[in-house]
Amino acid sequence: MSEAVHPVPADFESRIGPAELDALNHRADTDTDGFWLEQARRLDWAKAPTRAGNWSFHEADFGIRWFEDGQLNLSVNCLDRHLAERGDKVALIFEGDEPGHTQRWTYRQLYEETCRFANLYRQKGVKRGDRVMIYMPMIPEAAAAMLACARVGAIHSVVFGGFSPESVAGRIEDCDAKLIVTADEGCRGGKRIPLKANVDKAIALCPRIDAVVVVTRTGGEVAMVEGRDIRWSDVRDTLPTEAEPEVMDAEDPLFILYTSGSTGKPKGVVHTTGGYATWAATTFDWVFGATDRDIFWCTADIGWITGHSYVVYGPLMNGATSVMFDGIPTYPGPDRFWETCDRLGVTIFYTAPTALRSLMREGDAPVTKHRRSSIRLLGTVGEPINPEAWEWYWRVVGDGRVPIVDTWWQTETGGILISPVPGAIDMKPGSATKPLPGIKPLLVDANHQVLEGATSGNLCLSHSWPGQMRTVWGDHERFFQTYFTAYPGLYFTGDGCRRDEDGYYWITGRVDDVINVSGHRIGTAEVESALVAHPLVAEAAVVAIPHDIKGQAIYAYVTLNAGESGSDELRKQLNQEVRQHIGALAAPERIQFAPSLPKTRSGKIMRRILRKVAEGETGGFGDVSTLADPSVVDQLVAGRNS
Ligand code: 6R9
Repeated sequence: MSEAVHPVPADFESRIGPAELDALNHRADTDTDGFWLEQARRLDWAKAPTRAGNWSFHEADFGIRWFEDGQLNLSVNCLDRHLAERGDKVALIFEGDEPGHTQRWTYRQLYEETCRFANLYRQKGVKRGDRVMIYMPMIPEAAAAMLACARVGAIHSVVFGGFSPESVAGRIEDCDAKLIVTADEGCRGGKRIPLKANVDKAIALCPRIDAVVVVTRTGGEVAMVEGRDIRWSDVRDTLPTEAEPEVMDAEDPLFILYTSGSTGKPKGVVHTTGGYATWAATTFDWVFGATDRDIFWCTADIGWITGHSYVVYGPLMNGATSVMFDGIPTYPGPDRFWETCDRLGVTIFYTAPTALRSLMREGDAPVTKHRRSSIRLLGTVGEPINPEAWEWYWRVVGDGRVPIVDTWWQTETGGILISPVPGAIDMKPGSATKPLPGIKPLLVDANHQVLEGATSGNLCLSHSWPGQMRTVWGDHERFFQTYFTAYPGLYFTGDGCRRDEDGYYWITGRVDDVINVSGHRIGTAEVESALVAHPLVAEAAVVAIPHDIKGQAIYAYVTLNAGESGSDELRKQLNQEVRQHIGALAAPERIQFAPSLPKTRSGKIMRRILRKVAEGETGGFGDVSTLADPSVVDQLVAGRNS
């Protein structure tokens, strides 16, 4: 790994320099509660909290609560509080799939649209604590639909538009949603996505939805079910533009977001109101430091946590202008990002390493033909960034003049935990640098030993922070089991990590059975059960292989029922099976038919061997003596190459 050090460019303007960062860290360590309560005061509270954290990671008294005697409404914090001074300021810039298909929504417009949605929810009987599902493109109405949930105290669950009807149905069922907000169709890279038709299919599988609100995005023809489906354009103008905000307790759930784990079905990660809001607002300010002159563009979809925290909540709580992009990096051409940055005057740009790697292969010209002079800060998120991509981002996109923030965090963490505070810390390409104030990472080995100094280990956190997830929806026991039993008393992230002699953290990737494909988390167990759903499949095991652009890709081993044989046609069907059960994002890169899988005598699949074979290794498999049938390995190697 490159160990180059890039000092912060001298002319970078920031409110937090090295001395201010030291002071924040000192405060967090010496007056922890005072420090956190001070961060909470960034928000407008109906009743200000007097308590900071009240948590334990230990089984006997396990629980996580923050600011628990406080009361607030998050939509008020994103909208109402800005109306007096920033009512006419642009809150959201919608940039559609076609360049220049742009809309600017002021804080007042977003406020009114949010109130309209809130009134519709109330008309439809949505009450405090009810679940609303949002399955939408990246349009401002999606943000309004989320904020309206916060306004009436409903819990939103946003599902990424790339998930299949079956996945949508599974999530509806798990969280028992009452109402869905969707759009007629999505439109990405010139291709239509049948969102409403997918919702219809999902409801057919799981008929418990009372109402479907359909926002017009493309104007495409969609079927409407009488008495259930409501066209937003039919009701919008009849709805009042004021709606009383519900006063929520800090620990009332704000949203559920499903994420893949190493076992079983996706988990509904639950975030609550006061702590999540504090953390999204605080980290947005520390890491991006947007001022009124900034135009902030985070390219993530609102279907992921990054879209929640840094397209919608973080920027809006801070009164910033946030870009909502409903396209892809390569449409209509590989210069889309930079052309759009110039046209919209983007000052802070935040994207995923996979996008950078896909653009890097197109060479520098698509970047350098645009000026990019408005950009003053660049960021990445979602997966480790290889130093080569970092250097390209720095040298070509940033012209070597703007800092890069490599931000490490997770759906579970609500907001950024390890990242440079730009202006305050030197950068090393490929390292997320150091924890933010108040964040306490530890590296631990397999024997539960906490490791000191320069070392590698599994990344844990010893202290809670306000944005930490509170539970798995409907399964608190699974929450505890998943995150707090591997290393008792610690939160285990699932990531491996190296810490260097300067105390910088280098995340090396997942150490559990989660695959990070283009920054999206895919659970091996989910893909395996989708493959096994095919009638000819006896067994399946999937592993990650390195991929130049996606970071990791999925390699699947499939064992067929006795007497069956593999074919390209069957590969196509299996691919289809995964798309149907999960979505295209989980489709395997390669499927190898294997007569059997390498198992221990107790029946455990040895994934270590599967990974090596998938990567093309033909030997050096280590100790295979525990395998029930060691000859399986040779068959796998032969099958890899056939
Ligand atoms: C925000 C988000 C979380 C997993 C996480 C880790 C990987 C995210 C990273 C990174 C290295 C970074 N990850 N950011 N790895 N450097 N800057 O991505 O949430 O979808 O839940 O994924 O992504 O492996 O554990 P989520």
